[in-house]
Amino acid sequence: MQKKALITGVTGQDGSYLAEFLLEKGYEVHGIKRRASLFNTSRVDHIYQDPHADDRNFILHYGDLTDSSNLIRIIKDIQPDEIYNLGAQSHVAVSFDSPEYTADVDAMGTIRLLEAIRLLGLEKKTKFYQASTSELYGEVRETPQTETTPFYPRSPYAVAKMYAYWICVNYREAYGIYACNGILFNHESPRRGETFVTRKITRAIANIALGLEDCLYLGNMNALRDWGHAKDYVKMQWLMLQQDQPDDFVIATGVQYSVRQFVEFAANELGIEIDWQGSEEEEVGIVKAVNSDQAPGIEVGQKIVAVDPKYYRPTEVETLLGDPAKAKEKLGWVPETTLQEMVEEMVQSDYEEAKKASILKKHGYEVNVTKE
Ligand code: NDP
Ligand code: GDR
Repeated sequence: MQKKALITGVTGQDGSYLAEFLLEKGYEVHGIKRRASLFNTSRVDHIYQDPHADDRNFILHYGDLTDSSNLIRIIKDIQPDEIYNLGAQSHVAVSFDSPEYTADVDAMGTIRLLEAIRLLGLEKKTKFYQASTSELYGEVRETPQTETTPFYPRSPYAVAKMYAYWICVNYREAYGIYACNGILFNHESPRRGETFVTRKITRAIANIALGLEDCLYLGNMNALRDWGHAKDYVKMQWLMLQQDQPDDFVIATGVQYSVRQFVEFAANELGIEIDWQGSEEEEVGIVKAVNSDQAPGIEVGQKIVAVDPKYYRPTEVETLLGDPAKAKEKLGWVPETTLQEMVEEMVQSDYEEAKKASILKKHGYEVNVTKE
């Protein structure tokens, strides 16, 4: 029997990789997309199938995690074997601006799905994956962080995700639902949203290299993160649902870098070397050396990075480093992509986009590259 999966957040970074992965595994994949005034399916357009075709394996449904009746109807119609709850207001900084909405989607959205499983009597049929996060550790109590490290969330996002984490555990214990938390550390890719720090950096460096932007403005460059590749991480989401017993797992690389180092790696990819000057809010990155074939838009001595305190968060998560030993042992987890390989892939992808924008600009078209 062909398995059916339902993915919330299918139009996001992870949702798109997971949909590809499950289609390759032979699943019928259903995804929930939000209604938007513009098309918001660019990450899954390459796997889109004509809704008029009979033998579709990839089917999108309009829906929203804030709408119980809609979720119940979709789950009732599909009767999925697996639900992957990846949908979320996933931006930590934005959660300080929209805390109530973040709680509604990230915390209440999770209980709405679990309740739908109960109401429809699918407790024994439908397995549930919850996209939990290293943000739960917040102000870390232990390094590296494992499945037993105490949580100390530091943002409305993390607090909402903490509710989701525990309701998942509770419904597993109370109703026997096969529900798993993947405590995933930061994972990135060329499909990463443009306002998360890694993509903001790779995109800006590519644009600056070609003279489309002057300077990259960042917040806390001392923040330390354990960055992996999204494509590697979605396999683990699936594997968690293929075990005999439901359980919670940390997925991380076990290696940590600072935001500042990430900037250096991305810049080096295009032959740019940076000299850091000043400290804290005054810190700037000045070009020390440059390969002008790759980065014709840059000159030695140019300021290409600066701190803008507006990107500081009211409460920051300074350091995250995961210990994936349990996933290694029980799921056979081995991160396949190194940080260097991932940076290269992201920079090259953004560089290709910047080249296209640069041609447009040369021919007199408006190019809008600045994003928060
Ligand atoms: P993205 O922000 O790229 O994707 C989020 C998805 O959720 C998008 O498809 C978005 O739709 C959808 N969404 C947002 N609000 C709603 C809503 N109200 N109803 C239905 N869908 C909604 O996130 P990622 O792919 O990076 O992350 C996937 C999940 O994993 C998230 O839950 C995130 O919090 C969590 N996570 C991510 C980590 C990471 O490093 N990437 C690490 C740990 C956890 P739209 O496209 O319309 O905006
Ligand atoms: P994070 O990712 O908050 O860890 O959440 P993000 O890339 O937004 O920030 C990482 C660190 O970089 C610092 N930073 C900046 N961040 C952004 N976005 N923009 C900036 O200009 C900037 N300058 C410095 C941040 O302060 C932070 O310390 C991500 C999301 O995917 C969550 O959904 C997920 O749960 C966690 O990763 C694990």
